[in-house]
Amino acid sequence: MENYSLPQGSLFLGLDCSTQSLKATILDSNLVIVATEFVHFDSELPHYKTKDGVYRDPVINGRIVSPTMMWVEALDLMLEKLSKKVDFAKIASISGSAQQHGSVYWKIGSSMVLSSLDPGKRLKDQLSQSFPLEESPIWMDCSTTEQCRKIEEAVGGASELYRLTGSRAHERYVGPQVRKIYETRPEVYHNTERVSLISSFMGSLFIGAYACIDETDGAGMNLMDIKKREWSNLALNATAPSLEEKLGKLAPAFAVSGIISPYFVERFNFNKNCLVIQWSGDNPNSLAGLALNAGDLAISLGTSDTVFGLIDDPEPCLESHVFPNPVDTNGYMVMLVYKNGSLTREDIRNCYAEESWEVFNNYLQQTPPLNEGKLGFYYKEHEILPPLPAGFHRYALENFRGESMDGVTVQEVQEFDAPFEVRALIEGQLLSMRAHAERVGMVIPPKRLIATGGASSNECILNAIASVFGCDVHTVPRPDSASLGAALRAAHGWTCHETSSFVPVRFLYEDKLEKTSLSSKISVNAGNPALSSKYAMLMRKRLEIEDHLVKQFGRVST
Ligand code: ADP
Ligand code: XUL
Repeated sequence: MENYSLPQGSLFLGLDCSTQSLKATILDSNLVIVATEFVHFDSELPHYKTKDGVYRDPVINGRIVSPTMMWVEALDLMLEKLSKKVDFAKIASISGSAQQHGSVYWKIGSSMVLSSLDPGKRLKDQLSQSFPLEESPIWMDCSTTEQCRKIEEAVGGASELYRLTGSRAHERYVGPQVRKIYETRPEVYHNTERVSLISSFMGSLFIGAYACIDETDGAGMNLMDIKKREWSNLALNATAPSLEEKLGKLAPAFAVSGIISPYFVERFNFNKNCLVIQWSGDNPNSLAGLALNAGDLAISLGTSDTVFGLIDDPEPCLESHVFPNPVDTNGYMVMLVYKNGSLTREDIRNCYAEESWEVFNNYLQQTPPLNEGKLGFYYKEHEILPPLPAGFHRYALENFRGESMDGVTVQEVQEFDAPFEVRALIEGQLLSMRAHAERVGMVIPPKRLIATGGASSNECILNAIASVFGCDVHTVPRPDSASLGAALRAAHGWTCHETSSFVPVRFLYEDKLEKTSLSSKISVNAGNPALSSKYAMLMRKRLEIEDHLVKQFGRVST
């Protein structure tokens, strides 16, 4: 293995523009965290009046958006806060992460504004007129079912679109979102000179020009040929006219996006040679930050829950999403996505556990594993996996002792006692993850299972993961692995640039992983194998009920 050391004294900044907050992690040249920072959208930017960082349209069913300017102002605030902790002149490179699939529409003429920002003013005072659509559709939106259907039809069906782009049509993906804008707001479409992902949008602010979309996050659009890593004419034509010119070029996630714009040099004293590395999606950045290897599995418990791993040659499967590996020139990441993650856990906590994680955890500890056969499906929002509309469904398995399913009957029920509601929620979420991970070919138990995201700080939830998956659960020092991964990718892109070649990311840490902030540790030991087999039995029963629910309530679409 070659040893690549980063220059002593240099720093690497990673940002993560997620659903509820903007987070930052700064790594030093030994890949150790030296600073972190946080801007919470609802509470620190209350004038946008978001709830959980988003607006849920009360009129248009499934329309969920966020104000584009909120992200701009969050960056102003983040840099003001960080400048008190860190000398920006030492930052050699910056990269970033953003919630995937959200899109930003730049008005004709905005590139001029972007390239001539006045360092005497905040970004928010200069960009407010740049967006013909002031509210960006985000990953939670599910208002484009009709467009999904038309796009799939135009390319020859859902399986064909999956084969071509790595996913079937999904409401939250940018292709269907753009098609909807073209159909319903043609004036906005024609007044748009660039469509950015949130990741490339944030990168654009830093370079003072339109940044390319990176190939990994670009795969979350239903527009890119996943094998060739270039825009697919078939998919573009199925979406909207003259779209390619509005999307600009694609670039690998480790490429240099540009040099930092003079605005940041003059206003915040960044080094004028500071590189900006392509921004990418939050899940790909987490994959980087967790130093995932083949055979490992990550469970991210953020606003969304995701399960992901690395794969050489993905099998076509309509349930999963495939993206190019963000830190390699070959291979893919495969992922499952749940919309009902933390916000649904909060909802159940608020309804049944006195709005307290402590009470929630007490309930988890009081109730037995397998929950006496009490199963729940909790969809506060329309779910992605399985594709089901909002609603709660509860079942009691009568005569279930965990030994066999002989003689067990399934009874639909209205409600459980509060402690059982809490366990039914957590076990249900984890059983679904295990079942679908197995269905798409991920190996369970994995070599290493790493939990991340806000809820991974909850040890009772980690215990439940260990029991359901039958393996140890690892965590990294901080649950915000997306901004950590972005900081690592900043260092990675910097190294590739410096050596004028592609350097495998592991060369940055392989000989010293334990000493870096990327090293994960076992937080909870494996549950007992007999219990994990009982969960396997429960999982199969739950999957049967789930398939039945999907047949009964139909696919609103994924
Ligand atoms: P995102 O990056 O998608 O904005 P985060 O990964 O920051 O989300 O996770 C935020 C979520 O973490 C919150 O919505 C909250 O429900 C959850 N969370 C924080 N602490 C706990 C806890 N102790 N137990 C369970 N969930 C928690
Ligand atoms: C991934 C997805 C979410 C968002 C928000 O496909 O929709 O995980 O990236 O975190």
